[in-house]
Amino acid sequence: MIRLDAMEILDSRGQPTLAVAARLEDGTQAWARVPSGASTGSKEALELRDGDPERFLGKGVERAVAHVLGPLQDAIAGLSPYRQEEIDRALREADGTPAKSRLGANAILGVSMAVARAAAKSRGVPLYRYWKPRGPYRLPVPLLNVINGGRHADNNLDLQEFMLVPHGFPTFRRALQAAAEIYQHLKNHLREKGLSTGVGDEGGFAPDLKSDEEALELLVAAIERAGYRPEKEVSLAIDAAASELGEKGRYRVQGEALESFGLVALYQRWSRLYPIVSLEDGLGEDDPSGWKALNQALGAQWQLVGDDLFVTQKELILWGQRENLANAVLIKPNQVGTLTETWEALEACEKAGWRAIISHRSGETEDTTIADLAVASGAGQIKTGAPARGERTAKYNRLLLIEKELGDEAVYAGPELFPR
Ligand code: 2PG
Ligand code: MG
Repeated sequence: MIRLDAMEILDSRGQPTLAVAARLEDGTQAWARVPSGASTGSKEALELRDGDPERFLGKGVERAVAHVLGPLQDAIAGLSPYRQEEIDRALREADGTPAKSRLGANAILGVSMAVARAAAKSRGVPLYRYWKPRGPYRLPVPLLNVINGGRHADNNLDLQEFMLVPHGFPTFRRALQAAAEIYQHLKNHLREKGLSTGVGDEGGFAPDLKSDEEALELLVAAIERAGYRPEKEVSLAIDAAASELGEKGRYRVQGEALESFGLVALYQRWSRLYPIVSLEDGLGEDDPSGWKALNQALGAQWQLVGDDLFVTQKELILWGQRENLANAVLIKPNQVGTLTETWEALEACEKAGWRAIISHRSGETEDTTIADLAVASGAGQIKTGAPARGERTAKYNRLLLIEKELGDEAVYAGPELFPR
């Protein structure tokens, strides 16, 4: 018999979220904590909030807590914790809606993750090994968001994330060191220029700049100041979060309102000027024809990642593959609401030869499940914020520990995924 517990806790933005525990028959108990996005795709599974203005300005999750303790507890009580697919199917059936809107995807994901964590613990193995018993294990390239804009900060940058991709190193540890050093050099550089070193939601700096392009220049300068080689060792990635940039195929970037083709032309210009290897949500989720054009223009050179476009849902990924819209997918468990469906999304990527990037949300907790997921899936990439702020470093530090634990069984994915 699985016994669930649940409570309201705080996320990294100080908003309420869920912690869920699963206790197994042998007494093993494990907790999982659920993240929360700000720039959400419209087709994401539903995050249930109380809407009671008297508590947390309407953002409380007491109803989701009650759903864990009531209907979700009843749905899985008699099931085996080692059969994740059955657990997740029972959770979905208990909800009964396509977007998990009755009981809440936050409640459902909390249970899904807590059961997996408890099952691994009761077997006496780390979570990544519970999912993937044998090596070799691929340690992911971190995509570190060191300049924040868009919905994640109050500065004037249109694009949401400017990231470092430290691929040209033999180990994850060494790659993370490079990124952490570059982050400090970037901070010093900003300070010298009289720019703000305050940070945004994901721990990246959030200065007001002359343009989004200046952010890219600052990153290249910081890589060089830290003594690393742009492109050879450390490249750049962008999450434009373009669904947030405007409406109906028009995008506000650097003071201009661009059509899709204008934005694609801007990216092409950047591809000649900067060592960019990856662009996420380069166009909006309601602009598939723009995506197609983008993929034709840059798909051979860049990793083009759908986040809002695919929201970790297999059917949407398969549609994107049929239509040739992109070549990679951002994987966020809470966009779909169960671990099984997350694995299905990963499988759809693998089958088509698309890349997958395991990702955090802008609202996070100390939970490290996605670090284990990145290693177990062998996805090869993880995006989990700056090399700063506890809720971000929790994931990076977990990966350091996994790499240490694995010793020779660990292979860093950087050189293979981004050969230079
Ligand atoms: C994104 C994410 C995470 P949010 O757009 O990729 O960086 O942001 O969680 O706000 O959707
Ligand atoms: Mg995104």
